[in-house]
Amino acid sequence: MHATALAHSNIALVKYWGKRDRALNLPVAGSLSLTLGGLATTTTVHFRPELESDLVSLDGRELRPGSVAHRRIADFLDLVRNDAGITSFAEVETANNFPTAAGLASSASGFAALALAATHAAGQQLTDAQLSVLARRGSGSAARSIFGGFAEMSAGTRADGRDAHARALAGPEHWDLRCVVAVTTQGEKDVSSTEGMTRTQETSPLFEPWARTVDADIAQARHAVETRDFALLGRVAERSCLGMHASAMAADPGVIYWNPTTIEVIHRVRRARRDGLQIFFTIDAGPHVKVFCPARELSALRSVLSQIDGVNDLIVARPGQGAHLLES
Ligand code: 2P0
Repeated sequence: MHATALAHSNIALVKYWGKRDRALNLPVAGSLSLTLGGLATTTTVHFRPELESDLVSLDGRELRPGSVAHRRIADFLDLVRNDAGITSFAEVETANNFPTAAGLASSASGFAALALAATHAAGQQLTDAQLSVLARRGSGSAARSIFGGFAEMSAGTRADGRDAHARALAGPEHWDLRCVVAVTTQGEKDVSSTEGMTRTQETSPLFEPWARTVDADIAQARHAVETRDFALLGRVAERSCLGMHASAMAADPGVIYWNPTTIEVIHRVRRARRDGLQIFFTIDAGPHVKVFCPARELSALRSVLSQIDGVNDLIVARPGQGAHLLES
């Protein structure tokens, strides 16, 4: 009744923002991502009949039962228990090798690893599509971290969400890219992505126009991945990111994830590109900037980013593997 799984974070190149069903966590539109090797969550789940509640530790710290973070994991375990027909509570140990809740998508790797570890610990063997559906219930972006390399998430059309899952587009070996995370601040963000996207959807006049652009962006990004067209992928990724953030900023009150360094990095990336470097940026629900380049440009990119005041750290990731079991 126990299993350990590892999953990597992912970064959306065509963004997910907005839900068509909050209870089932169904997205308004699809998205397209790259799974990031190196940014990993490792999770062990052990169902134990003697426990009287779920025991969860995150990075060595016990989560308080009743806290938001504990509830989110216990609710997710309820889904697994219901499906598997078991009633035992579980001991869950989860650890990230990167800062939690700082815009580095720990919920993506976290719920992907939890979905795989918990279902195996409960004696179930799900297909990747079924795991992706389950991971989505924890966090929309987690549905993509089941897969390695480039993944495409479908919004689906069914009310029960069974067709709202990701699929693999191209494995990690398909394209030797690097993603450098320019960490622009320490600490946790003040508006979670769930809250930010809900407020955007409910109050921003720019939300629907942006959401209508997603399908065409996915088609172009998919083509760019298939043909390894770096310039095209960069154009789509930057406009998807800026459109998503513009819609969030136009919410009431506006949702602003950027700090001054975030904007400085955007300008430096564009300047370096005009000077001939093959790079583009994207930004999630946080202040860090993720900058992509072909592997051969990595040292030039590092030198551009390390010269920017306010960039505290650089984390380099390469295309990563999908979620997998370490032990069961
Ligand atoms: C994404 N982001 O596609 C988008 C783009 C950030 C910007 O953080 O509410 O944390 O748990 O389903 O998966 C996605 O939000 O939101 C996200 P929930 P999630 O990666």
